[in-house]
Amino acid sequence: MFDKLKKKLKSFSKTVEEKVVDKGKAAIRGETVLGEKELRAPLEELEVALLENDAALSVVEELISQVKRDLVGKRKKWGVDAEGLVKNAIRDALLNILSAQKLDFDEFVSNREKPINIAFIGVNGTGKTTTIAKVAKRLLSYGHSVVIAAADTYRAGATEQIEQHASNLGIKLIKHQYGADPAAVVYDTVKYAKANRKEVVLSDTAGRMHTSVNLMEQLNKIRRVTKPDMVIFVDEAVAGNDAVERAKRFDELVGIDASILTKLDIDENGGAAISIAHSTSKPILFLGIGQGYEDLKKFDAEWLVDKLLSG
Ligand SMILES: Nc1nc2c(ncn2[C@@H]2O[C@H](COP(=O)(O)OP(=O)(O)O)[C@@H](O)[C@H]2O)c(=O)[nH]1
Ligand SMILES: [Mg+2]
Repeated sequence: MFDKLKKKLKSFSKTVEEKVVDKGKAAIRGETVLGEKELRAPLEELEVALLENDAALSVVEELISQVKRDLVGKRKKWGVDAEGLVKNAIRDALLNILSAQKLDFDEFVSNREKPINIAFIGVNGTGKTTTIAKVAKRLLSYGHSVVIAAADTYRAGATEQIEQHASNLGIKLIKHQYGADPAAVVYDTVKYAKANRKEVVLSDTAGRMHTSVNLMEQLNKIRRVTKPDMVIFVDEAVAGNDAVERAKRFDELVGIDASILTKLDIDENGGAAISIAHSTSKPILFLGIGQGYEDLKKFDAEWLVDKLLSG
């Protein structure tokens, strides 16, 4: 979506420039004022382009109305580049959308009563297990102690996968046998954390489609029985607008407190981050930018917006 946005931005700016020049011909002083009339057509075009590129409707509407508020009535000196003006308006609008929800994960972990129980949920293959390893590594580097719950008892080989990460990182892992009740695994892990003064419990859960009632019910059981301090929804940037729908569904059915978006190294379509943040009204904590343990970047709205708008 955002490559197209960049192109659209250029032509939008050009149209605004032309409108302003037309109007400017009649102006006596060396500046003119942008009016709603001049902006109507180019803004509509921009809106259509965003929607055609799968940006969530609510995000587009907010973006457009804010850009309009910003630009209408703005004095524009002749010769000041309209592209810069428009770019700034869009930049501010995006930052506004993203900074409405903010949560500092490190502070949350430092301040919260221990042990902290954190569950990771989402569909299959989005990077939950890998992300848990990355978050665990980060927590260790900040001096926290961690224990992992192998609560994906559904997929064959899932326990071995997370066990390998735990062993690489030197972290204790609690597991039950294949097919066991995931809520029981998390429950036991929290118990272990209390008894052994571990600060943070990270629970790996089975991937599931948001349409699978039974599996969603399992997540609800984890919530009811173990009362997580934080439920983190993990999805991949490549999923685009699908990720937005899934985030909403997981939020409705289970409840999410925050999101992590992975695979930004593969598809730099960070637009999904903006849409997810806006449509769930929940903060984005981290971005996954590779398969290594270090490839976890604290979410930074300015960094993302600059990336989206550069080029
Ligand atoms: N390039 C890239 N690959 C990732 C990232 N996060 C996870 N993966 C890969 O995505 C695949 C699925 O990850 P996994 O953690 O097993 O997903 P899960 O099913 O949600 O637990 C694995 O091959 C991971 O190495 C990321 O940020 N960037
Ligand atoms: Mg997994």
